[in-house]
Amino acid sequence: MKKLRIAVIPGDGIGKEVIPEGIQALEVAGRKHSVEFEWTYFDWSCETYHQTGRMMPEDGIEQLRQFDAIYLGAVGFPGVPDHISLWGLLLPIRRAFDQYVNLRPVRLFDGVPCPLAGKQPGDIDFYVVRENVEGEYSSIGGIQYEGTEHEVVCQQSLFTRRGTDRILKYAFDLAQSREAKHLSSATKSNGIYHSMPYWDNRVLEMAKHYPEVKVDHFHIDILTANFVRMPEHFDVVVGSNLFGDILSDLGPACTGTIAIAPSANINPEKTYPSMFEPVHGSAPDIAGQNIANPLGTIWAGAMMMQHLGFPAVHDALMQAMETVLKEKQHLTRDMGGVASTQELGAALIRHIA
Ligand code: GGG
Repeated sequence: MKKLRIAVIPGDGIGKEVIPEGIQALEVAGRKHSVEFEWTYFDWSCETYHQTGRMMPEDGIEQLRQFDAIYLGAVGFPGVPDHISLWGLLLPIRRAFDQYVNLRPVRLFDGVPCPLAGKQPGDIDFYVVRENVEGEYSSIGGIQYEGTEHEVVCQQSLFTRRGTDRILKYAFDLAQSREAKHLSSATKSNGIYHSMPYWDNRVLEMAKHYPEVKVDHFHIDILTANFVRMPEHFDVVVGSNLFGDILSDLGPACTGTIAIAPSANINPEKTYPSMFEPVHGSAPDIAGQNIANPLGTIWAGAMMMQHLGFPAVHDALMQAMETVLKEKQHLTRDMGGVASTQELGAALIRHIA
């Protein structure tokens, strides 16, 4: 029996409701494949911020360092400005542990009503690879003459050669490993003068090492339109921190619900713990009602197992997810059903083989 030590941060809003479903599913799938878990809970959240003035303690990163992985629910709640909650918890973890890859699969499942006419399962099946520690997510800048008519705000993006090349290499490796061997790059090089043409040039350089991979370049505006018009075109889509974030909400929305989508914040070198979370946020409008869809969190748990070297646990969870969706008996409201969070979680567990 292998024992994994996982740090659990349920966080805010529906994070507290979906994380228990993920943990139960992992427990059941793990037991069937000789994996045991030791869960250590951290109640870091906007509530903590109200009590202590911090989203996590000063030594929070040190506390997390010893774990095999981090399992996160959601961050942010009304009453704490979003940039304070994100920069107080989620972003420092991504940066401290050099989780420079944010891998976000997008897939249409049998059983989930698709808002795009005529699309079948199999038509939408791609990855968004998002740069996760630099780019537009930067605290470089400032405000001057605040509160006066001369108020001026400056915000800088940061693109390093190392940071750009390593995310492109990850995306090209992923594309190379897939049947379609097709990579699409998202930029806005006609409007953003320095960083985006730079990104385009680094893609062209990297492509020289991957002659089998077909590459196309899109401006982000037409790319979003094409996600809706022809999602079957895409295989691996790579983009900067901001563009990747936007695309990985839009992609799952095209598959019927963003609540199903997982997000793996990966340190590929495994020098530090990686972090797994659903793409969705804390959803204050439905928090506390037991109606949130737990599948994004469960799928994130499956990705955690793949990353930690337990593909059988990953496959067991994914098969259970496919079956429970196909059955259509226990869908939550976002997928057109009436099941509660706990009912869907329990139904999925019954299908874990
Ligand atoms: N599931 C984590 C969460 O709360 N995500 C919401 C969000 O806005 N995240 C920002 C990001 O992924 O950069």
